[in-house]
Amino acid sequence: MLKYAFTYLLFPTPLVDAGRKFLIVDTDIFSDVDDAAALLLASTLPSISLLAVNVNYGSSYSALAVSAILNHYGHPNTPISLRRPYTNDSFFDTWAYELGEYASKVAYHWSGGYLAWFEPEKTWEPVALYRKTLAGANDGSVTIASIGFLENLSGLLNSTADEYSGLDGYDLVSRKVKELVIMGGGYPSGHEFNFFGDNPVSTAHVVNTWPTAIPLTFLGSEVGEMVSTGARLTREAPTDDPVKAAYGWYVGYNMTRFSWDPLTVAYACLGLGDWFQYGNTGGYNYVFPNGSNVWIQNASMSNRRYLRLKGDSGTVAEELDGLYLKGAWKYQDMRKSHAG
Ligand SMILES: *[C@@H]1O[C@H](CO)[C@@H](O)[C@H](O)[C@H]1NC(C)=O
Ligand SMILES: *[C@@H]1O[C@H](CO)[C@@H](O)[C@H](O)[C@H]1NC(C)=O
Ligand SMILES: *[C@@H]1O[C@H](CO)[C@@H](O)[C@H](O)[C@H]1NC(C)=O
Ligand SMILES: *[C@@H]1O[C@H](CO)[C@@H](O)[C@H](O)[C@H]1NC(C)=O
Ligand SMILES: *[C@@H]1O[C@H](CO)[C@@H](O)[C@H](O)[C@H]1NC(C)=O
Ligand SMILES: CC(=O)N[C@H]1CO[C@H](CO)[C@@H](O)[C@@H]1O
Repeated sequence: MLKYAFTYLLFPTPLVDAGRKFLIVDTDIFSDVDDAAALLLASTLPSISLLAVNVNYGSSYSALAVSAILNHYGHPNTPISLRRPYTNDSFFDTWAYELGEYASKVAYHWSGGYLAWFEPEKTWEPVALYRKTLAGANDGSVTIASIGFLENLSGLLNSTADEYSGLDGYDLVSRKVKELVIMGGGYPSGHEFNFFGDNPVSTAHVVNTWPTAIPLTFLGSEVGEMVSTGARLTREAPTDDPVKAAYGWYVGYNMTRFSWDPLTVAYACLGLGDWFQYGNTGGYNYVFPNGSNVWIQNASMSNRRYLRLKGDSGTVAEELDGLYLKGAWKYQDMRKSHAG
């Protein structure tokens, strides 16, 4: 009992709570900083159980940075996977020569949590972590937020029975997943990096063959680009906050970045709220082998949707910045009171 009381104080995650949302994040954290803010939200929004984080970009620093960020916000035991094969690559901005590397620095200066410094080999293989996590969850309970490439989700769909579950990938997803939320594509049609930039065949596989009974929601590039955030975090977050530092290194003090990934995780965690509405009635997303996508009208499909902003974009940005700060200060205060 004492152990549980202590755990609860430090990490307010009740072991059982029917009102909670169970979340898996699949991130390409590396070349853009908005994944870091998305992980801040996934770690700090109330009523979220972060079950696992899958990294779909193959850099050891990507996984180590996830571990550092999760650990800072009170999730030292959340399992992390890393795409194989991986290297020690770090980001270098060869298009604007302005954006700065942050993953390796966050990984080193905030090292700890599930992965100790330079233990990328302790990460899970992504499909194995998906299968173990889903197998252990209640039926219809897991929301997946995909904020990068889709290779691992494709691997999950293709997977067969193993030590974790007798179900194949499609049946395991159909049984356990509540909704898949994907940052990618453009709506009603587009050609967007998360869909074409890695392996567009895997993107097409996931989007075009996702089990028809399981809701699938998209946030397109055009929505993320309407909402710029992060400046307040660089000004007002606690001095030792890793995501504040990440934004500082990537865009600079008091500068903003588009909010594709944090908006996607916010919808996955909080639903439509005052910020979003669905842009379509019926139909489904179709991805071509080159990664371009188009929305196809079809009155008999009703659980495929793409998001539009409902609120004014400036207000959404202000409120999203407010959520980052609330999360950053919540854990700062908690650590202080625990130390005191
Ligand atoms: C990656 O970096 C670590 C830590 O510096 C080092 O131990 C390891 O040998 C490097 N691996 C490769 C493939 O360069
Ligand atoms: C899964 O299978 C599909 C269809 O056979 C294939 O296109 C895709 O590349 C496979 N995914 C992975 C990750 O191997
Ligand atoms: C931050 O940027 C805003 C808008 O660009 C500017 O008005 C404000 O003075 C800046 N604040 C600081 C502290 O630099
Ligand atoms: C991708 O393929 C589709 C279908 O063939 C085509 O309409 C579209 O123009 C292509 N996109 C790009 C960027 O080449
Ligand atoms: C619409 O969707 C239904 C159910 O998936 C399918 O049977 C039908 O062929 C689709 N129609 C068109 C025009 O795509
Ligand atoms: C088992 C499996 O299919 N794993 C795949 C997960 O995704 C990575 C890429 O992110 C692939 O390399 C693996 O083959």
